[in-house]
Amino acid sequence: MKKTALVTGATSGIGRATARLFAQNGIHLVLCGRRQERLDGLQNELGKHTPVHTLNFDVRDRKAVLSAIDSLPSAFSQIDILINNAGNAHGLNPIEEGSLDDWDAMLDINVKGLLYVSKAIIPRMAERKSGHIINIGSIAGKEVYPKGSVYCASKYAVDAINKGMRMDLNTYGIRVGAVNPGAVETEFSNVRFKGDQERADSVYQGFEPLRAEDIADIVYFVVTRPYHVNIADLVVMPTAQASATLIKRDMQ
Ligand code: NDP
Ligand code: 8X3
Repeated sequence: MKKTALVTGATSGIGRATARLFAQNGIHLVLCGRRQERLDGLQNELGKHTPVHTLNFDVRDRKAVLSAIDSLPSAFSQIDILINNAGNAHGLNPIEEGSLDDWDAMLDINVKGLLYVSKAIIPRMAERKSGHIINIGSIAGKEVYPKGSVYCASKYAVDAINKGMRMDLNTYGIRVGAVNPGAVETEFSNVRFKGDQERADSVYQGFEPLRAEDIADIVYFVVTRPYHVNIADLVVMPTAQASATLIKRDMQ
């Protein structure tokens, strides 16, 4: 029987590329995000390859998360694979200049949002004693970099939650692992710099960044391992990147 995957943040970047690759391989999809027109576009595009159901909710809104997942029709209600991907950086500032709204957004979306979605799905997996959760962390959850303290804190939290989830869900036979990318060119920097496209583009200048499809390939590899194999924690960077703060650019 084909598996069903729920992907948060499916309307852009890593989540969308993962949804596309899953669809090409016949995995049934529950796609989540806030931009309805993009969810509709994905339903039309990917619905030709696999059954697709879309859910529009803000991961910060715990009631909306729980009721959206509760509303799943029976054909989509058994979630075999959860891709906890929704998230972003908001701002890049030294701590003394950080914006409270940016801090709330990062902690509420990247940490609490991930927890709310997990809370809605895990009991169903525990009951079936089966499931696979992939948390999209970051190199920022492994190394702190200047001006990134709160985004890094949010991704360190994802790292901790990933490890703790794996321990707590071990008794149920649920696989839990993280994929932690370095620089991937998506809408990420556009969101971080609040629509300043020039500044966003400059992040990826002078080297070849990862593409969302590179991460999707890895996520697909992770979910297609035999059940006794769990890729617990994986870091992937562009070849030009050696750490969160060291990228070899052509102009250097
Ligand atoms: P994008 O900005 O391209 O995609 C972010 C996705 O998250 C969108 O689909 C967006 O959908 C969704 N999202 C954001 N906020 C919310 C919210 N409040 N409620 C529901 N959905 C939300 O970025 P990426 O694809 O790059 O990012 C995906 C994940 O990868 C994030 O967790 C990010 O931290 C992580 N990551 C990214 C890296 C990079 O360099 N790009 C590197 C390492 C990790 P919508 O706006 O429709 O709600
Ligand atoms: C995204 C990668 O280095 O911009 O998580 O924090 S980085």
